[in-house]
Amino acid sequence: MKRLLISTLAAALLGSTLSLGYAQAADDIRPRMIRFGYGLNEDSNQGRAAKLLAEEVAKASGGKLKVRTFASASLGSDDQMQNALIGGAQEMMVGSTATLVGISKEMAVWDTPFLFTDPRQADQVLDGPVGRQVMDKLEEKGLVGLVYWENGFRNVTNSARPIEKYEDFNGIKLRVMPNPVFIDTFKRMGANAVPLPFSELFTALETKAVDGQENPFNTILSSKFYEVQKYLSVTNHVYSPWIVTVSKRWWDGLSATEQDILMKAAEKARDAEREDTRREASQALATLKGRGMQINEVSADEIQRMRERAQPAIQTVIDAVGQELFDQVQAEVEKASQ
Ligand code: KDG
Repeated sequence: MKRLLISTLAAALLGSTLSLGYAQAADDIRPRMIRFGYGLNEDSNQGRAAKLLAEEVAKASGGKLKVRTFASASLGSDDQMQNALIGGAQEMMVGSTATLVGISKEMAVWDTPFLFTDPRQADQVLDGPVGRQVMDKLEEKGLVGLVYWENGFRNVTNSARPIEKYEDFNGIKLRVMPNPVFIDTFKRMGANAVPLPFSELFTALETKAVDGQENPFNTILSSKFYEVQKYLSVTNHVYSPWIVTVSKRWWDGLSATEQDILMKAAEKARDAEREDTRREASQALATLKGRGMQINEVSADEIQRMRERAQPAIQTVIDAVGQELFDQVQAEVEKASQ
């Protein structure tokens, strides 16, 4: 009993010390309004994590740092927000690494088809040295990467037919992210790959401007794609990270205390978002079936045929990021598989 009392008191003292730490640095924290933009709606996994980040920042700064979140691409599409951060017109965002390749080509390494086979493997590589190395390349472009969050393994929906083998992509107008590897990959599958920003996707599906798209289960659910898509084919063809980025010119003007508060909040939101996303994804298939989608799991043999078909797209990745970085990532993936 005595030991429990001592450990409880120690934890309370540590906790108060931490808050005291920020409290002591209170002069180091200026009142600021921080605009944080993202593309999904506020009741998505992305929106819940953004809200948590804002709450953590307010708590740690005694309310002086106010993160105002803007959902549903209300501050613009990923690339528009990325440019707003670089110009200093916006402070923070979370978006896809795949939409960053026009600014930092090294981000294309995460577009490699079938790179990861398991979320925890992705965590280990993205949060490890090579993930940080790729993220640090953003600084020379005017962005600071804080953490990776989980968008998830991507699967295909469309309104025409189940995709059971890559030949079934033939003639499908498939929306892809504006990214050369995604365009190349799905062209090789036989689809008519149509690059569009995420903010235009639902309308494009609804008006049949495109027949299909590919995204994680969570996004298919939260963006209500089941309302305009009949078929969901489970391919897990690539793992998509999100990345929380900050305007470098704004970040460089923050005190060390303010930077530490933002980084710690981003990390806490990362860990919670990954858990939330995986929990929601595990239940999503049943939910989507209940919403009327016809779901098929592509067989292992046909997945292998897709991998072989997509193989040349890997050269597009290597051309973008260089053989050395590509090999480094492959080595880290191998290590994370053991
Ligand atoms: O902010 C939302 C987008 O960055 C993200 O969901 C990208 O997966 C994506 C898509 O399909 O555009």
